[in-house]
This record gives sequence, C-alpha cells and structure tokens, in this order.
Amino acid sequence: SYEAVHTGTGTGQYNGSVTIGTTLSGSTYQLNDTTRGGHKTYDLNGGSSGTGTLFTDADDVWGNGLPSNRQTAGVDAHYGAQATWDYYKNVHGRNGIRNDGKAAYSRVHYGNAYVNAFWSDSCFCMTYGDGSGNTKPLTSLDVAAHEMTHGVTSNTANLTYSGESGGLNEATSDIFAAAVEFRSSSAADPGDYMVGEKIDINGDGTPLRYMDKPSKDGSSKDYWYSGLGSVDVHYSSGPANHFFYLLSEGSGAKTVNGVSYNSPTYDGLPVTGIGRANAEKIWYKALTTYMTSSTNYAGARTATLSAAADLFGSGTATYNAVADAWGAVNVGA
Ligand code: ASN
Ligand code: ZN
Repeated sequence: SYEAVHTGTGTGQYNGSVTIGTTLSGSTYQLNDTTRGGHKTYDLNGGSSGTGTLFTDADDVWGNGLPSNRQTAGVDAHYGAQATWDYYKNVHGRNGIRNDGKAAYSRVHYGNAYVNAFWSDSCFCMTYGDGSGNTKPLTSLDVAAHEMTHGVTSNTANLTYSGESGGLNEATSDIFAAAVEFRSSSAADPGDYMVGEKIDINGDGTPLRYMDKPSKDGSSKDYWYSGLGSVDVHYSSGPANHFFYLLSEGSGAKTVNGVSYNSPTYDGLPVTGIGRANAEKIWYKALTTYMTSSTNYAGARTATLSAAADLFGSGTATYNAVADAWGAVNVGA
C-alpha cells in the first residue's frame, strides 16, 4: 500500500510540543520514522513481551501532554529516539546504534507502574515503564538517550556491566544523556548535568543522579578508590560522571542554563573546563577507539588521553585538562 514520509506534531509529558517523524500508510499515520532508520514506537499496553501494537493515528497530531492519553508516552519515547539519533549522526557521524543506518525500536507502557526503563541487546530495543502510579513514565529525553547509549556501548567498547567497567558503561550512558539533552535543550527540558530530573522518581523533585557532585544522591561516589569495583554500577559511574562535568565546565561554582553547580576536586587543585563539545568528542573517541570490555578507571584515563592527543595534540591545554580532571577524581598517572 501507499506509504509516505511525514512530520507529525505531538505533545509529550516531558518534551512539550515537538515534531516527530511519522509515516502515512494508506490512510493511517504511524510512529515510524523512516528518515532515521525506520524507528518505530509501540504500545505494550501493560504487557511485558513482544511488541504490542504500533502507535497509529488518524490526523498525525499525537498525545496531549497527560499520562492518561496513551500516545503521550509514545511521543516522548519517539522524540527521544529521534533526538538521540540526530545527536550521534550530526555530532559524531554515527549512523545509528550499530552505525549501519538501521534503527532500534521503542516500547512504552511496559508492565504496571514499572519504575524503570531498559535497553536490550537481544531485541535491539528500548523499553519504558509508566512509573509510579502509572503517571510518571520513564520516557524523559535524558533517560531515552541513556538507554539508547547502552546500545552504542554494546556495539563499541562493550564495557562489561559489572565492576569498574560497569561503572564506566553507566557513566557513558549518563554522559551522552546529558549531551543529547543539552543539544535538544528546550524550555520544557533545559539541558543540565542531572539525570532523570523530569521523572521525579524520588517524589521530592530530586533527580536520579548528579554529575557535578555525584554523592548528592546519597549513594554515588565522587572519587575513585580501591573498592569502587564492588559498588553498584549506577553509583560507581560517579567518578566518571564527575570527570566529564569537570572536564566540560571546570571546578568550583558555575551556573549553566539557570542551574547552579559547585564541583569539588579530590586533590584540591582547580580544573579549567574545555567545554562540553570537546569533552564529548574525547569521550566518544575513547569509547569507540580505545576502550575495551575490560577497561577500568585507570584504562579510561589512558583511553581519554589517547583520544585527546589524537583530537587536539599531546601536551596541549586541552590534553592537560583531561589529565587534571582525572586527577581531580583520584585517577592519577
Ligand atoms: N535503567 C537502568 C539502566 O539503564 C536499567 C538497568 O539497571 N540496566 O541502567
Ligand atoms: Zn544504564
């Protein structure tokens, strides 16, 4: 039957009013973005397996911003996949999670009041629960980018999801979650160095994680220490998230997009930020060129210094900032 590329309009719960890639199939629009590898978004309708049903609509106007409308979570998930696809393509020249031009897919409304989202290598897909009371779906832009980045990591360094490599795997997802959110920064969701702040997962307005001082969440570690490898990977990510923040913005008090940060250093020495764009390039090159499944924190220091040498030259101020930022999280030479 007749199929055509369209641009729909949608209202998500977290992203506000957005445009999304859709397909007109016959007389029905679908959440199928053929301009980005054919990314489809499905409604699991409370199920926990298979693909449920592809979201369809008669007028290409999707969701209403409220969780009671089934399309709303679909809009945010579809938009998150789109923004993440565009980020990797336009910033890093990566054509999809596997760099093969083919999209993953998204499933929303997983289970009942399920408070998580996850990437799966086996389905090559992202899945989102509806959150507490089925009213706080885990479909914010940063969470979508976090999950999609697990796919990128699996298909590049393939950092083993335990011990220090697991912390680096988690940090990679948080780093590119922040990067995507900054790149698609909107009034509804300004870019920041917090993860999951729109979900209100703790019920008190605090985010899942902070990058400027990870210990603000009560569990994450700010600095490397010899026992870090036995910490849950969502908390052993802390030193690498902190490294990325310091490398981007520098130490001390800063305000970015109206949010105040005050990032400490282990060694008490100041770090001068090189800007987020350069820090992103360094982490991406390290991830895709130098890190392997067993890379630990010491190896991440070496990998990012090699990447900085390739991109900016050994001994440059940018290269030296990478070394300083690692020292600031207690990963020494
Ligand atoms: N949402 C979690 C994450 O992506 C799921 C997990 O624990 N792997 O980290
Ligand atoms: Zn994760």
